[in-house]
Amino acid sequence: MIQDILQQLHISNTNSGVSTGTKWLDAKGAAIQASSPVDGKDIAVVTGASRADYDAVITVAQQAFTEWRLWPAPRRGEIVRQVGEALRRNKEALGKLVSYEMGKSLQEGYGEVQEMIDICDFAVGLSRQLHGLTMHSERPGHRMYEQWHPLGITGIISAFNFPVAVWSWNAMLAWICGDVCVWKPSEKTPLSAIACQQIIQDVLKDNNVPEGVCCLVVGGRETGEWMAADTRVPLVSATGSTRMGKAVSSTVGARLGRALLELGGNNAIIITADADLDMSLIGCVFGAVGTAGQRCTSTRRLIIHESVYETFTQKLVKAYKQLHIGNPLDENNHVGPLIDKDAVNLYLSSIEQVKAQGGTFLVEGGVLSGDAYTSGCYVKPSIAAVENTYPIVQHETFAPILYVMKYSQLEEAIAMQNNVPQGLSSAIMTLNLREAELFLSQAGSDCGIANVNIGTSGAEIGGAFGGEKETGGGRESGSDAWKSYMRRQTNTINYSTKLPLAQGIKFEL
Ligand code: UN1
Repeated sequence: MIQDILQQLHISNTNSGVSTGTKWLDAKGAAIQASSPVDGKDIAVVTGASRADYDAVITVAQQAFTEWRLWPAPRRGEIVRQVGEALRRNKEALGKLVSYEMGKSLQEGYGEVQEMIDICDFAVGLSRQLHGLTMHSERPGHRMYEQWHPLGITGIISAFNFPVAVWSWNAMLAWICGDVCVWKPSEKTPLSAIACQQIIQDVLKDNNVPEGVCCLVVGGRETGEWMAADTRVPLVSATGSTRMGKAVSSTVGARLGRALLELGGNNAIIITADADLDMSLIGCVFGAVGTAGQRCTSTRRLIIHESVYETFTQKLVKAYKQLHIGNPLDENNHVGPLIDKDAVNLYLSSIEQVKAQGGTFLVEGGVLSGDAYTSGCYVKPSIAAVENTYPIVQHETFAPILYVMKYSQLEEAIAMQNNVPQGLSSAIMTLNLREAELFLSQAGSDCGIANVNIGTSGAEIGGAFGGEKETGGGRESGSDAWKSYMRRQTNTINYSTKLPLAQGIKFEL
């Protein structure tokens, strides 16, 4: 089955990982072996970008920008509309490839492609709404307003866990804003990136989109470092670990470029005494085990009111017993593998640390073995009772380990929720208006996302996506996140016959 999909998406046994849109370069960088955590099999080889390849791509992108920025924004929107149509036609194939290369469940693979389609629709509308404000000047016969102009090259560094959607949140907005994009996907999921490029190639060709608007540079960490240090790239949007984000941010900051960061989360759900427990269960379990706990929005902590702690943890344990772990392409399975053996080792080491720091397991973890698990990447979702202050609980482990803890007063629960270095997503389960509003107030959650009666993961594209503190402060996707991809210009126009100075300053010759 996977062979058919590779064929449909024009992926060969050996592929160039460097493209300027419709042209694949004869890449000269390191070869990357793409493999699947589903069955441990090698899929195909991708040649990454050498420094010279990278520079060649940036030159083409710079040239493309001089043309693309002149296209009217709604015309750029029309290209994005056609990209959305191409994604609709390829949703099944791309969703399956994402599921196979990354290991998330097929439903989530399709869901990821759906997020891409959704952001295309959003960006098409937005292409007619890149609004600036007008102001009243303090001077007679003067007009003031602001306008938003394209910025240049947007560098996109994306992670393995959302190998295609995160690129599209950035690229679709950047394009309608008049920017050109250079994408460095995760070296763990290069084929999904190549497939995207193949899918939209015809749209670029059919519409004579300048070569260089949509570039791909597969590569390792050094490729991201080139981009971060490159003054030709005014904006670097990076999704991944806090460690990576700090490195990108300091390099981009040192040259006073712009970094848009979407980094780690340590997301909690508060379950109050007034929660609908049965309903809450779905949000908590999906949040914790969906994508095998490898979303930046995954639920890592449950802060449960002491009066419902026993009942709710019992429900959780029962639900975990019903989870099917296995090949994510089989729709009967809820949980697929972790991305690779390194991730498995991090999971195992975190479990050891939980134990060493005093945690006790309500559901034990472990690596699965046997015929269905030959890749060695399948692990058991686990639940541990902990204290919020344990160092391991303060740390984001990208795996399905769920921490549970008790509280008695809501203020204490909110303090626990906030008392971690990260600030991405948060939620409260309650039918009590006072509790919900306190959680959402300025004295409530300190996260970029705060939900009531839904979980921490699975945000819609219409809202601004991102978080505070070590999550990096960036906002992608919906709302007015587009402003990050443009430069603001304030214009004052004097149509009078005099030239009065602002602030009433007198200056006469
Ligand atoms: C990520 O894990 O990097 O809210 C993105 C969610 C998805 C996006 C997650 N819409 O879970």
